[in-house]
Amino acid sequence: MDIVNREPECSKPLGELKPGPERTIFYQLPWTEDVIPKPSSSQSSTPMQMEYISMPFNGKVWAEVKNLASKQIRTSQQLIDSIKSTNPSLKRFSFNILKQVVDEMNESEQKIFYDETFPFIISSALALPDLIIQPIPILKQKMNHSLFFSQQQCASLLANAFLCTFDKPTKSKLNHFTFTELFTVMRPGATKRKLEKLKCIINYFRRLSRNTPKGTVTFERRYLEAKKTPDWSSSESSLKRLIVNNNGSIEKDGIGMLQVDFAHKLIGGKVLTYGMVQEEIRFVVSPELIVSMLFTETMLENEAIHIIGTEQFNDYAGYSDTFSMAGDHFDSRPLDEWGRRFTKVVAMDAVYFAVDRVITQYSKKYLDRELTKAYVAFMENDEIDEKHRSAIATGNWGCGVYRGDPQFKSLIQLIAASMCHRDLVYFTFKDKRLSNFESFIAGLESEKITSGQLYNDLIEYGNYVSTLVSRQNREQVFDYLQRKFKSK
Ligand code: AR6
Repeated sequence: MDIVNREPECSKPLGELKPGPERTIFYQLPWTEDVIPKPSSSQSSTPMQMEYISMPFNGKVWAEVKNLASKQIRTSQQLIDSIKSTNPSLKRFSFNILKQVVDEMNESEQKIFYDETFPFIISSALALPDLIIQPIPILKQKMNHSLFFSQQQCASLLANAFLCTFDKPTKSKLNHFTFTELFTVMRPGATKRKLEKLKCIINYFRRLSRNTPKGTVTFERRYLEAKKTPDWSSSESSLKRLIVNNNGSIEKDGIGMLQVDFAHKLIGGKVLTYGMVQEEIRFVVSPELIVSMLFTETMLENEAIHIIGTEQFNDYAGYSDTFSMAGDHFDSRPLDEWGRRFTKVVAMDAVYFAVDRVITQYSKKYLDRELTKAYVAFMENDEIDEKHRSAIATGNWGCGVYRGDPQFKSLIQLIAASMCHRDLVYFTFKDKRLSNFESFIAGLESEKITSGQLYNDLIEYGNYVSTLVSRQNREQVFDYLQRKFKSK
C-alpha cells in the first residue's frame, strides 16, 4: 500500500484554470485560499448545443418558498406542513421520515435544528439566484464537459433539494433532484435506512450553517468515442501492480487514489430513495456528490463521471440495513491549486445480471463492455506521465447487487488499469470468492504476460464456460488460469 502513487504526493502542478469549451465555471477565477468564491456569470464558449436545468426560482413555487423564511417552525408537524405547503405536488408524500428524524432528536439537537440548521437550509436555498448566476448545462450523453462549483453553491443546490423545489425533469435520462422520497416511506423495510441517510444530510447542513467552506468541486463527464476504444487483444502494456487489501475500504484507505464508485448508470442510484450499498453510502457521507444527480444524464457504456474535491462530513458504521450515521467526520485532505480537496471519485456502472443471466457475464460482449467502462473511468491525458498517475482504489465492482463474479471483474479492472498505466489497490471486503486472490496475483506476476494476453485468456475462459453442460462444476477463473500457466 505504501508503494503506490497517491495524491497530492504524485500530482503534477495543474497550471492556471481557464474557462474553455469543455468547462463551465460558476465562480470567479482565480480561486484564492481563505476566500469564499464569488459567483460568476461568464459563459463558456461551447461549440455544442447546450441544454440547461430549469431553475426553481424561475417557477411558480418560488414565492411560496420565500414565505418559509418568515414562518414560525418549532414542531415536526409544522416543519413538514410548511415544506409541503410550498407546492401542491408534494401533497401525496407523507414526509413521515422527516418527521420521525426530528422527533427522535433530543431536546438540544432539536433546538439546534430549529434555531440554526433549518433556517440555514431556507436561507441557503433562497440564495440560489444570487449564488448561481448562469444557467447550469445538462451533462448530456456523449459530452466531454466539466462543471465547476464552489462548495457554497453545492450547498445551495442541496438545500433546494431539501425543500423539494426542483421540478421533476421532463426527460427520463435525468434524476429528480429532490428529497421527497427520502422524507417518506414508500415501501416497507426502508425506514431505518432512510432515517440514517437523513441524519447524514441534516448533519451536513448543521456543519455548513456554522462554517461556510471555501473550496470547490468539479463534476466531469467523460466519453470515449468508439473509434478511440483500444484493441484489447493486441495491447502490449505490461500488467501493473495489483495490491490486495482484505480489511480496508475504498474511502478510508484509498486516500489520494482514484476511488471507484460502484455506480448505477443514473448516477447516485437509489441514494435519494431506499438504496444503501456502496454508492449510496459514499454519497451520504460526502453529500456534495449528490449534486451530480441534478444535471448528469444516464451514462452510456463508454462514459464515466469524475467528481473531484468533495468533502466528507459524516462517519458511518455498518452496511445496508445495519448502516448507521456515526457522527462527524472532519476531513483534513489538503486542497489543490483550484481549491478542490484531493479526493477523486469516479462513478462507473457495471452491468446488472439477473439471476438467470449470471452466466452470460463471461461472454465477449460483456467482457468488452466492462473493459470499455473501466478504461474510460481510469484513463488520463496522454501528457500526464505515469509517475503522476495515482493508483486506483477499487474492489468488488458490479459484484454485489449486480451479481458479477469478483474473480473475473478484478482481472477486467486490472487490464484497464494497466492499459492506463496505473496501479490498482483492490479492497476485497472479505469476499470469500477471493480467498486465493493474493496467491493467484503472485502467480500472475511471475508469468510476465501483457494486458492483451490476459484479455485473450479471459476470452478463452468465456469460451470454456459456454461449452459446459453443467454450470455447477465450473472451474473458477483463477483456478483455470493457474492450471493453464502451470501446464505451459
Ligand atoms: N469499500 C470497498 N468495497 C466495498 C465497499 C467499500 N466501502 N462497500 C461495498 N464493497 P454494490 P454493485 C464491496 O453491491 O454490485 C447501488 O445501488 C462489497 O463486497 O454496492 O456494482 C448502485 O447505485 C459489495 O458487495 O455494487 C447500483 O445500482 C461490493 O463491493 C448498484 O448498487 C459491491 O457493492 C451497484 O451494484
